[in-house]
Amino acid sequence: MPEKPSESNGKVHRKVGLVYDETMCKHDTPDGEAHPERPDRIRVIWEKLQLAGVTQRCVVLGGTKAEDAHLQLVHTKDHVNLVKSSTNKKDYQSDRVASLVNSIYLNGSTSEAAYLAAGSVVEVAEKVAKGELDSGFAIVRPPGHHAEADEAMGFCFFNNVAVAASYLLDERPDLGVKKILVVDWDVHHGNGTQKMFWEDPRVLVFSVHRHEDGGFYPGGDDGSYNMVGEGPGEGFNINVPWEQGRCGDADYLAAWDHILIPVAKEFNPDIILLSAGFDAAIGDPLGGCRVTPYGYSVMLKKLMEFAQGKIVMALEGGYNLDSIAKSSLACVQVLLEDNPIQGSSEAIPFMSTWRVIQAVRKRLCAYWPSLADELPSKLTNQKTPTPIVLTSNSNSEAKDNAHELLDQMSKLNIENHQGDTKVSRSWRSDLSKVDVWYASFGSNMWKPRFLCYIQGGQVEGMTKPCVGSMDKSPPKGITWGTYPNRLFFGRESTNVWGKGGVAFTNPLTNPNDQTHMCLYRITLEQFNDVLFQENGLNVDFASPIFGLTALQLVEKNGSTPLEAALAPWYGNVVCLGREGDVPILTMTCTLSVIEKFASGEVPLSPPAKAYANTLIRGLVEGGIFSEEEAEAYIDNAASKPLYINGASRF
Ligand code: X5A
Ligand code: ZN
Repeated sequence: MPEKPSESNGKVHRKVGLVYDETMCKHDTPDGEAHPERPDRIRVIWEKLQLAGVTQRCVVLGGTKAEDAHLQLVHTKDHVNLVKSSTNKKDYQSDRVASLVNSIYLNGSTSEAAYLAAGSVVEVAEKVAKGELDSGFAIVRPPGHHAEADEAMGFCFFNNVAVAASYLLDERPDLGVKKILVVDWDVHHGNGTQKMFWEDPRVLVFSVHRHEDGGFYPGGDDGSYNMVGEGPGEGFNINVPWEQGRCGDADYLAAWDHILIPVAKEFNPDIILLSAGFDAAIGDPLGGCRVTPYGYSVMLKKLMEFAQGKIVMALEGGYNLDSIAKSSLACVQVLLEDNPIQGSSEAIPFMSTWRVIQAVRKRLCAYWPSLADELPSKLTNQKTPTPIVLTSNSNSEAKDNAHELLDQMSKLNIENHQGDTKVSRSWRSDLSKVDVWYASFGSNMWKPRFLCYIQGGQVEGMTKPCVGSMDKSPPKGITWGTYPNRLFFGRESTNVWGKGGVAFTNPLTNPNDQTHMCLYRITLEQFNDVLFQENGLNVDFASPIFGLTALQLVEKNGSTPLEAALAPWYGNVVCLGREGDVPILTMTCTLSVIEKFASGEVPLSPPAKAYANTLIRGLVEGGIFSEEEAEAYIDNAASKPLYINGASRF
């Protein structure tokens, strides 16, 4: 039996409340059908906390049923009565209920569980507000944040967190809680909570969620960043709507660092209520996102800086039992101020994440002045040595350097492939000041493989080591993009991969085509070193293959052929667009070679197994595809004929 330490290292542990009540497991599908919002969800969390020995160190509370009067602070009387009467079998199966609810099931225990869920969050909130507890976690179900004043939806009946917030504000002025920050990190938008405090400046509602322009549950415009509240509540509703469904720690922490935390500082809440769904966790079958337990722990830790750490966590969604158990444990350890769990967020935010963050900041900066500050052009992810680089706005250092340099260079006419060595000796230092995104669609999509071109070395599938770039600093950013270009495989064999084609992409675009690419933000110097190595050259060249003039050309014309002798296969640098002011460049073959592929003069050929596997690995580890999807994507690209101007070689 682990002992019950009230302190360690002379540090007094914080008093953390936990609510668990087996009765809430009785809410289940009426006929035993499988459903993601299942009783085991709270059981596995509780078991995990027990096994880890943390429950003994917390104040454990049984469930408490909510009072009707408290539920009616945010719900209509009709709604409360409807849920209450759902214990009656006839009633819960009646048409009325069926037509009123969506994404909802009921059984004879639903009402009791719903009352317990709401009442338990109220109980913990009250104890934290009183100071009896420092913080707490109500491990409850059914969840609450989708429930609206007069409607159960999205597996939710009563809005547990909203009931608790209103209880503190309206029923317990004696506790001195005047401002509440609701943080909703469930992967779904907290539509119910948003509506309930829409005009209430006492409750700042922050929800970060997968949105996809209204395509993700609960859908519509409600979760948009334009929904900022109204009347006195204008500016007190903040939505961070992800454009796509694969966000992870880096994306969430970016939203924390650049939206939530600065706003929380200004708002200065008296208490934080956390709608803690764990369905943005990696492995969640509904969410599709990739937040790790470590990510949750960091997000929570950052919130502990406010309201003297008075945080009330209430479970919302989360449907991968393993993920929710681990994530819950990680959070309770933060509440207990245990040593932080180990982890690192290697990934960097998606480009769309920066787009969303910028949009949110812009929409809300009138209410929260700190959001009006220019974002620094280089953002550093705390755990990663890799800086995150923000590439929008005119304050980009890289851009200023690039433009300055370009001006100087064009005056000096410095670029000279034929080799004025005196001038070109400095090419490395000049090009090291300019950033580009190198977009890879071949084996470089697998990050360890690409890093060999920067840091040197050899990984699985390579027959000999790379020397790497002269500048071995890691990419300043890594992200993914999809472009309307045709991916195909051609040539007979390579000495690296053996028999089989390698990947090319058609520089000509077609809206029906898609190439997924991994983008690395590197310097133009490093880009040249990649080009050298990709084309089997030494990196100690007196002049770059692709310098500033070429960069200007590619940005103007969309592509630049390289000297054929230097770059026989990937002799064409193509500009796919720009992220902020940084060009996105890829390397492929020239159009004349594309014609040869299409005519059959140069053979199309499916990739060797080892090569294909490297691509698949890159796509899977990059979080773009499942293994099956990645295989299908490569197979498809490898088997389709290549059409040029409507004609195929077949
Ligand atoms: C609380 C929660 C999800 C509802 C999804 C309905 N609800 N398709 O995560
Ligand atoms: Zn959810």
